[in-house]
Amino acid sequence: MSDAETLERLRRIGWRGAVLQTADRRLARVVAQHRTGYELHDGEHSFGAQPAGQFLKRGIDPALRPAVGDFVEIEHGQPPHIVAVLPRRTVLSRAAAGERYARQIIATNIDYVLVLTGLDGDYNPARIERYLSLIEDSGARPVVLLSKPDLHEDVQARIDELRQRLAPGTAIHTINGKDPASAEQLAPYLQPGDSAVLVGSSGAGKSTLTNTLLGIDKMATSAVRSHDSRGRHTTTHRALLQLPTGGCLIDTPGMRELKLTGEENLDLFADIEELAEACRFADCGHGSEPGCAVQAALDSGELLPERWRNYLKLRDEREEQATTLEAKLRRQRGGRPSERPHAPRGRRERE
Ligand SMILES: Nc1nc2c(ncn2[C@@H]2O[C@H](COP(=O)(O)OP(=O)(O)OP(=O)(O)O)[C@@H](O)[C@H]2O)c(=O)[nH]1
Ligand SMILES: [Mg+2]
Ligand SMILES: [Zn+2]
Repeated sequence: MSDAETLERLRRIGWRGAVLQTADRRLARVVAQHRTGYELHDGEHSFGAQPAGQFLKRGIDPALRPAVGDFVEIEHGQPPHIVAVLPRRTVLSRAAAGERYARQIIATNIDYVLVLTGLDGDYNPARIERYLSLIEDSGARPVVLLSKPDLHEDVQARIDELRQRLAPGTAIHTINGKDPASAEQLAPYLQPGDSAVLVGSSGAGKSTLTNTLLGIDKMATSAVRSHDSRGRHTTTHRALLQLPTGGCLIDTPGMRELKLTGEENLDLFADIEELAEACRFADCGHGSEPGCAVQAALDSGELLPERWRNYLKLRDEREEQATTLEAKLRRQRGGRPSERPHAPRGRRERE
């Protein structure tokens, strides 16, 4: 196969670099991960593969193991083995649920994160802000999608509300996941070489939209509970799919919990942090202190109370997670003092 043909083939799985393979090592992309191994695609065929021994060592950071979206080098064999994970262009992760601090990768090498929220009972601007905070550090661009416009009376009011609440320039689309004409709005994000990941609550309509974009009902979907619009966790594995538009899309299971990793900058709330600096007292608690710029902004309606509350919540969670992460890193270093390699950047500089 000529280099041009190889490149053409790899482009179908979202590869953007130059050709990078030798006779005994091939390049492929992780399209799914199962308990029994990985499913890869090389642009032409899909096949199973096992991780090489280095990935199975105990104590290795799980974030270093192959994840859905990764480009990997494989060595021929029965079965083939993943011997290397190529440097990731972007990484979307969250803190894993549970007591111990661990980061869980949602997807890698993605250009866009499509945050899907139903306009039914699923609608929740604070949750959208939480997603956007996680995406800020990923390197990928967020795109806010509001699904099920047929199930809400005043769609425009919600769009206006979000536009007021989110940073100017944030892409927001209303989309009916069952309607191919509506799904076409996403074409700019799904061109050849593009990769996008769909995230959102169970039942938001991720797999429905995926099927519409695919043109076939590949992913299973199921109806939400009528009293609270909650889904039934129908999708249980992340899956990377090649779309007719030439782009790649990763469908994901609905997430129950979206914990911050502690590394977020919360740039989304930079205006609030700026406000807080204008308070008369450097240690203003933003309660009833005189000269509090936050209170003034709340009183004038310039700052939405819910947005302020969500900022405080995310900020405290970020700090708490950063402390846990630092303690973990200190343990790993055997108790030596920290250089805070992972400490959040934004706030620390001002402290
Ligand atoms: N009315 C309406 N229903 C929709 C729309 N999009 C999806 N649905 C319905 O919402 C329900 C849930 O859709 P799924 O695609 O299974 O949701 P999901 O986000 O993949 O859920 P999980 O796999 O559990 O995470 C299904 O009954 C869909 O038919 C829409 O735009 N309008
Ligand atoms: Mg699904
Ligand atoms: Zn104040």
